[in-house]
Amino acid sequence: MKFPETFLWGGATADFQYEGGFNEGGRGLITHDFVTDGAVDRPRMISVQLEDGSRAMVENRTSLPDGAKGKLYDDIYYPSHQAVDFYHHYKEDIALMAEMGFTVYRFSICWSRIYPTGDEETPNEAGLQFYEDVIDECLKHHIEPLITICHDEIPYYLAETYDGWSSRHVIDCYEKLCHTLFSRFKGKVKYWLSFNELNAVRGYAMMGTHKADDQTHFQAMHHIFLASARCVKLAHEMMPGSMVGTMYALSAIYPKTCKPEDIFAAMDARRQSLFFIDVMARGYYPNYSIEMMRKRNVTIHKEPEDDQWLRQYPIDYVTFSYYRSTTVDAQTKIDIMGGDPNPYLETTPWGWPIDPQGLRYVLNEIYDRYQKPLFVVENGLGAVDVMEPDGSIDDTYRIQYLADHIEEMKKAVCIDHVPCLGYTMWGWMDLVSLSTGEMKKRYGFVYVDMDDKGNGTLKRSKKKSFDWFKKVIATQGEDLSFE
Ligand code: BGP
Repeated sequence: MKFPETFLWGGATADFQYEGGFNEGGRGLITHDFVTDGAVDRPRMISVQLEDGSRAMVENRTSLPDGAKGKLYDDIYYPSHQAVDFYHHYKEDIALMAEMGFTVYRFSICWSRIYPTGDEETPNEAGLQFYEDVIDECLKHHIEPLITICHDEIPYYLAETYDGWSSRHVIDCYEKLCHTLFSRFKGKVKYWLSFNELNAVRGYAMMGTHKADDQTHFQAMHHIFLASARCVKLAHEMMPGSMVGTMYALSAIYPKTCKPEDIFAAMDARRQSLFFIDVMARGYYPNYSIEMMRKRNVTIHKEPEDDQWLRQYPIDYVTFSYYRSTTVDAQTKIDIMGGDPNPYLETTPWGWPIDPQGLRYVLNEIYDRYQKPLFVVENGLGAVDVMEPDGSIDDTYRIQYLADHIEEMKKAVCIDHVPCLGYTMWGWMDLVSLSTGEMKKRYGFVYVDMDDKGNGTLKRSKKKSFDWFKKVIATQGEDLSFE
């Protein structure tokens, strides 16, 4: 079994985890610049200044105290500022992608590199030029760029001035960003993603809202849905043939037992996640969302034309991250870290259940539901890698994880005939973890010499998985073998 010749292979990154250069090239601050490092048992925090001028640390994804605003302090380490410095290494990094045979590279635009406050009339040329250089470098190597327009962040100014996505004004700012990107990159970029993991984002760092309660969250999300619709319209008008999707976090969800209550609980938990795709792919709020909002005491304020926008401009394709599955019963409180453990599955060192077959399950589930092309834009294993004295890094466990998942994706494509456009492995080069802010949770085919506090030479070194993935691409996924 072999993937179709058109199937794209590559890797994925996000600007605030990979790019760095946070105060270079005219870049403005983004909300993620205020997020500290953390660990699996120590949450990442946002550093803020309270109304009385004092300093406080607030847990990421929760509400900020009234009057608090993001503030940087010299004695705190913020992983996004340097990340692993793609900003100064992009040529070297893209050459490594090319060496592996990548045919696609998924990366995100840092909004405040293009519009430093988000509210200017004219874009920052240095920011546009940086991404144009990245795109041109990709194209030179026959690598298709796949661009996430907004990956879990917003310019600081928009967060502080308008409370981020709480405000409809931010829809206009986002549309302006899209217009600028499409004018500059049309003819060079076909695949776009309007947003990242919309079913997993929440709060100040990710949405620019000072509060993280349900009312604020879902109202802001409504504005994001509208912004995505505007993005689709604009892309189709300005770049005929282009495709706009959105990205969602899609762990498989299984009922813990065959007890009817557990089956229903699993369906219900799934809908909490699929709600976001339902609105954006089908073009309307689903029937069950009425009860979902009522239970949360949420009222979404809409303008008369909003529903028409959603109906008219749904996304063209559905993309998702797949790392794990989770199980639920009627009592489970499912959150960003998942639900209950599954006794049939091993877990990663960070406690995520490893479930390759779940990827085949999700590919089928999502295609059945939406009948739109799919793209697996994140999948990978976060692990501690050890460099031997001779400089080699044996990450056979990562090869195993990827081989098992690609095998299941192959079954979905070749046996189940699910149209899947491609696969971008997450963190193809080591970068900062989103959930913990650590560096030691490594995903890459390429090792980066940097520790959890940003110390190191940033030197890039190939791991064992590098050559393995090169072979996978060269054989269009036919040969997944390894020793
Ligand atoms: C997704 C995000 C990525 C990424 C990945 C791995 O949620 O879209 O930005 O980081 O998960 O997660 P982590 O870095 O927490 O291991």
